[in-house]
Amino acid sequence: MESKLVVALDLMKERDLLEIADKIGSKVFAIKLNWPAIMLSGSRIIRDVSCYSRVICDFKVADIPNTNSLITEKALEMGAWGIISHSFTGHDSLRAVIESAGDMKVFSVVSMSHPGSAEFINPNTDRLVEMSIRAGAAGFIAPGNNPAEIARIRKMSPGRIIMTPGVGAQGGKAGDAIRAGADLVIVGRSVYTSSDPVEQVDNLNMEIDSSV
Ligand code: OMP
Repeated sequence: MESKLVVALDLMKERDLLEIADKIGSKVFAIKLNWPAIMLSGSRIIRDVSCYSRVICDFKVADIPNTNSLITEKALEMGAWGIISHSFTGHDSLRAVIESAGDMKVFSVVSMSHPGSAEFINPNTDRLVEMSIRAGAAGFIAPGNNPAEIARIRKMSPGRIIMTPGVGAQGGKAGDAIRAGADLVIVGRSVYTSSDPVEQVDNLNMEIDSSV
C-alpha cells in the first residue's frame, strides 16, 4: 500500500534536512517544505528534495492574485508536486494559485491546528470549503488533532484530498485522523527530532495502514 504519510522537514540545517530526506524519501508519500527550509537554502531545495520524494511547498500563499501567481510559478518551475495556499484572501487570490499551478495539486487551508485558529479561520471553515471547491482546489488542509472537524469537512467535500497536520507534537494521532476521513497525514517534529526518523516513519506507516 502506498504511504499516506507526509513528513514536514522544517529544519534549519540543510545537511540534516537532505540526510533525512534521503533516508525516508522512498517510505513516505511526500516531503513538505515550509519557509524555514526555503529561507535557509533558497528555492533550489525544492528541486534537491524532489530527488528523494514528491515535494509539497507549504507556502501558505496569502496575497493579491498577481503575487500569488509569481510564487506558484516558482514552485512549479522547481518541480514541486503540490502547494499549500490560504483561502481567506478570497476567490480571486486562490484562483490565481490554481491557474498558475499547472500539474501541481493545490491544497487550500480551511481549518488550522493551533489554538489561535479558533479566532478567525476556524469559525469560517464552511465558507472557505465552499469557496475553495468553487475555485477548483484539489484538496484541503484540516486539523489532524481534531478528528470531528476532519469528518465534517470530509462530508462537505467528497472527492477532494484532505491532508492533516497536527499529529504528534500537536497532540493528534495518525490513526484517528485517517479513521475520520483524512487521505494524508502530515508529521514534522516527532519524525525529524527523533533519534531514528526511519523507525518513526515505519511506525507511523504501520499505524496508518492498520487504520484504513
Ligand atoms: P509538527 O507540529 O512539527 O508535526 O509540524 C506540523 C507541520 O504542519 C508544520 O510544517 C506546520 O507549518 C504545518 N501545519 C500545521 O501544523 N497546522 C496547520 O493548521 C497547517 C499546517 C500546514 O499547512 O501544513
